[in-house]
Amino acid sequence: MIQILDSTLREGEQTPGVYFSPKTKLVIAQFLDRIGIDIIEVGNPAVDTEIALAINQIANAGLKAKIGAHSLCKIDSVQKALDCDVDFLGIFFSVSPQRLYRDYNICLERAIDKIVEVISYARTQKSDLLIRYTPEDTVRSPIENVIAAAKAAVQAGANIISIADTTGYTNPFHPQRSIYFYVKTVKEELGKEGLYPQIEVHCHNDKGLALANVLDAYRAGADIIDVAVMGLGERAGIVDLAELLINLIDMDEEGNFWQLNYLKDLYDFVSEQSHISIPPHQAVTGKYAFTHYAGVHVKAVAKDERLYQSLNPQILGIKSSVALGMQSGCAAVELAIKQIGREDLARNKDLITKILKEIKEISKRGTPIDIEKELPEIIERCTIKQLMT
Ligand code: HCA
Ligand code: CU
Repeated sequence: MIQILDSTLREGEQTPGVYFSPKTKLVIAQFLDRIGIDIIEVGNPAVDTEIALAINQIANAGLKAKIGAHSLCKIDSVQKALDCDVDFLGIFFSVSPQRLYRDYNICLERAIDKIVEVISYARTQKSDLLIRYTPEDTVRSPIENVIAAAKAAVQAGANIISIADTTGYTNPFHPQRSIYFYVKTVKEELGKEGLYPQIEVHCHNDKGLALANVLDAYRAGADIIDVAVMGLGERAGIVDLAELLINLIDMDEEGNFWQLNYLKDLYDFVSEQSHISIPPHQAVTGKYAFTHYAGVHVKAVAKDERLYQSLNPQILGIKSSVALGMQSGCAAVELAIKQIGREDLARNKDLITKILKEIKEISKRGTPIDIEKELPEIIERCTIKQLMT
């Protein structure tokens, strides 16, 4: 069964301007745990002592999820992570020629020695630690380099190899660049040596393809998928947690144990704490993700919601709704009237026509009409007009 690693607290905090206090981090981790997330990556303790403190607190908060830290491929950084009492440790070191020769100034063999040295150290310190090795920028690295580094990492004690699309480069339809190719080839080549690490994927959204790419990796047999609440992360961020879970359920992944009814509160909390608003038309978690507007749509969903909905909002613990404005028809007015408890007016055709006319006029101001607040006033004005004619 697929596992989910949430990196809102690590990758998500790499969104410019975002800061989560240790207390906020704990609340987010508790939400993620309730939803049924398998691994929570909390941060890199070498960045700041406050981050180390937050990791330690969450690691000792009695959550079901495995709690992880991120670390550079250096003994002292790994030690800092181990000091936080984590179950999971992610070590990253690229083996792409561009990084090796233009940044680190070392050859592949020397890089592999370093990876082996650091992973072996972590393994000797804690025998039941889950160790992930990420050849950062994996999909812009020659597959031979990735295989060589991954083999050595697993032999040194890594349990998980993560295929990272660090720059949002990959595309499911590109023959040599797809994450499908990387996941399949790494699995096969390591399997030939009797090595069976779990394969994780981490996809950035630079070209809007992060979700498509992780689903491509899922098809190739990936075991763990990285996400963040609201898709937060460096630049365009990574895969959105809610969007991934909905798609996995759609594909019959045995995910009925995910408690999706906590998503709304989690997203509201993260949006508030990050000072980043959720676009209203955002899939799954946007305010209008289940709001029907155009006359034809509302008329149809009044009979059966599924006519214009492929997703059942009930699994998220929410209800669909209607919006009123220029695009509305009489059916929307009738529904909205019932919604505010004025069923008594729903059969008054003449009044409904007047209300609709007024709604269309108001909609020209270009901001949404608040049904609860504005509709009673509109009804009152139209009732008076009706009495006067
Ligand atoms: C980073 C880059 C990273 C690492 C992922 C990993 C990426 O911010 O350090 O260690 O698995 O996208 O490659 O997030
Ligand atoms: Cu990343």
